[in-house]
Amino acid sequence: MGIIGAGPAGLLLSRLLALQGIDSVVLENRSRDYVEARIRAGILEQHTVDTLSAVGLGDRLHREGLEHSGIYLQYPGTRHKLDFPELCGRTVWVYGQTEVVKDLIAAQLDGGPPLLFEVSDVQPEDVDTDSPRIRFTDADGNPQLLECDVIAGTDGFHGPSRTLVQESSRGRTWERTYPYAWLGILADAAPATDELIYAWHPEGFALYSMRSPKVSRLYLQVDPSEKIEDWSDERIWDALDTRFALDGWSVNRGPVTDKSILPMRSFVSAPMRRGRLFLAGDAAHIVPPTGAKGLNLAVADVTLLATALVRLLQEGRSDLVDAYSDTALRRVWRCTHFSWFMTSMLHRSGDDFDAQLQLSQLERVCSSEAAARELAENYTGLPIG
Ligand code: FAS
Ligand code: PHB
Repeated sequence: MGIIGAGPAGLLLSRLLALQGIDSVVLENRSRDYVEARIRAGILEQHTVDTLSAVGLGDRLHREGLEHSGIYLQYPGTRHKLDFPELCGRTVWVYGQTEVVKDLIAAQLDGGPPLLFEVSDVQPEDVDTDSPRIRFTDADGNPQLLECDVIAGTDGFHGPSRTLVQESSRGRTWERTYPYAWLGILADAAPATDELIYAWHPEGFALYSMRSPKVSRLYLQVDPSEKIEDWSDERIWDALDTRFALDGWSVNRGPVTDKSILPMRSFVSAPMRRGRLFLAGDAAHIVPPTGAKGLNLAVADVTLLATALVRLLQEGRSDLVDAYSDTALRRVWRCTHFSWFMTSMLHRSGDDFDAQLQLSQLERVCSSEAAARELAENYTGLPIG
């Protein structure tokens, strides 16, 4: 099994397969330090926590992660708690993607299948045959050829795998670019809230998240043309104070240790297979982070794919791999819709008619158990398969 990309999708797939006796080689074009330092997702759905625990990576997660029983939705004059266990019987966990990736890499390098960093010129070949292969150059500059039974394209949005699938006659993509971006900061400041706050405000959306009892992760809606150098720490904190304003409460400030601007888009590529090449994670789809779905959707993909590949490679039965793309895409579209829903409900477009619709939707979710349950079920993660 050749796996292109050592993000959460590729690393978890390799581990799931290894535990079923299927060997793989993971090829990553970046360095270990780079991969482990990339600041990305923060929220794990229950099935993600269960999957990581099932592959022996639950100890540090349960020790250092924070189990959350809900989120707050805020709009002027209101901060309303959605109680997930009461609404849908599930919770979510705060545990940074950086930590998930560190745990997966440590396990892989501790007796797991080969994980090669800093490779280059990675090119899947002969994917329409039963003997696909991957041509690449290793970290020492030596040309290599990896003979495979199957290839997983878990190489994210910018990897080569999706292009190869799209070249096949049945490929097509859908894309929506949103007219706003997120300015994100990490700060050494104790979060001023016990659980995440998603705030609608006339000046724009804001999200109060966290990484630990001492580290806050906060986001501001900004115009996509904004330059991070135009945003001083003080300007960021002032904007956060404005957007989270609530009588008798304030944001906890502290040293900002990282800041960046993240564009927002929805993207889906179908099918998620071409012959013996299977796509999973960001290689096949991108969601705006408002619904906290990106990482969790990648985990859902590889959970399905691992089960299908074990059936194919150990039993010679292709029913699950033949159904993989359609099965995975059903959840992809559900998560794409939910991420679009959360993004559209909470981000200011500048149009006052939109603002009235958004406030009406927020009031509905905060007053109707049925509407709150629909959000809670999607946010905490729907069943896989
Ligand atoms: P990844 O992109 O994580 O991993 C793909 C890997 O393939 C990378 O390590 C890359 O270096 C490697 N690769 C690429 N091309 C290659 C090649 N040619 N050869 C070998 N290797 C190659 N999701 C959330 O839920 N919440 C968030 O707040 C959030 N914030 C995000 C912020 C940013 C800046 C980005 C980019 C994404 C964010 N996401 C967020 C989504 C993110 O968490 C992804 O969903 C998650 O990383 C998906 O994991 P993978 O599919 O493994 O893709
Ligand atoms: C994060 O903590 O990075 C985070 C949390 C929830 C989101 C997006 C990002 O919806």
